[in-house]
Amino acid sequence: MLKLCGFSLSNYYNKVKLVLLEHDIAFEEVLVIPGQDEAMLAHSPLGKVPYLQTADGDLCESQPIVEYLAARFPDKAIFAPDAWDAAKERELIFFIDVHLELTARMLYGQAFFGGTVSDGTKTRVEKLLTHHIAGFKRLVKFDPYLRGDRFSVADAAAFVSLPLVGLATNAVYGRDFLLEAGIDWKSYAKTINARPAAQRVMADKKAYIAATSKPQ
Ligand SMILES: N[C@@H](CCC(=O)N[C@@H](CS)C(=O)NCC(=O)O)C(=O)O
Repeated sequence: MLKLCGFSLSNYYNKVKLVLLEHDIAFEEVLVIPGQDEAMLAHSPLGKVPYLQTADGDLCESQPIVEYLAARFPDKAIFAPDAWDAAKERELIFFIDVHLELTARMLYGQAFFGGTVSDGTKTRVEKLLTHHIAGFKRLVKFDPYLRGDRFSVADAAAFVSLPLVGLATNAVYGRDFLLEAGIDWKSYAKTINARPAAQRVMADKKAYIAATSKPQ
């Protein structure tokens, strides 16, 4: 049985989990917190989650994991059957994971963890995100899904990461860059949340938050 290792607060863990649930692929969840000890690095070389344990070994990075699942379970059609549509889904995932989320991630220390981001970082991230969000907007339909009327694997990436981009920019700059650019990620998240797989991801995330924020 495939084992998905990570924790329910992680957007990249939840991206893979949503794909697994959407396509009814059997898996177990193993609670793993990121870390730099040797035991962790033996599974995930940068100490990050998620990683997937398979009969062949460990695999890290959410997108290679999704690609592995698509190749291993071709009948599940994780990507669109048409080569062009599938490539456009991959293009969107790249935009979300790299151009949007990875850029916004530079703000998380201040936005979510009580730290401080330097003015230089703030200026650089604002410039980059403004550019990247405008590019992303040219690619998406939100009708109601990213690519139109069909839920796609790109929606799994968007569902877990767009809220972080909106919330982080709002926390640091007092302006939600996505809403400001006309990307109504809140309505979009509601649309995806109508799906049972997304409901399970969100319920597990809430349960994790409740369990870890209890007074000791
Ligand atoms: N590119 C990676 C990103 C994974 C990632 O950043 N995971 C976070 C949790 S959401 C993590 O493990 N952070 C710990 C660290 O960066 O050391 C992926 O797609 O899986």
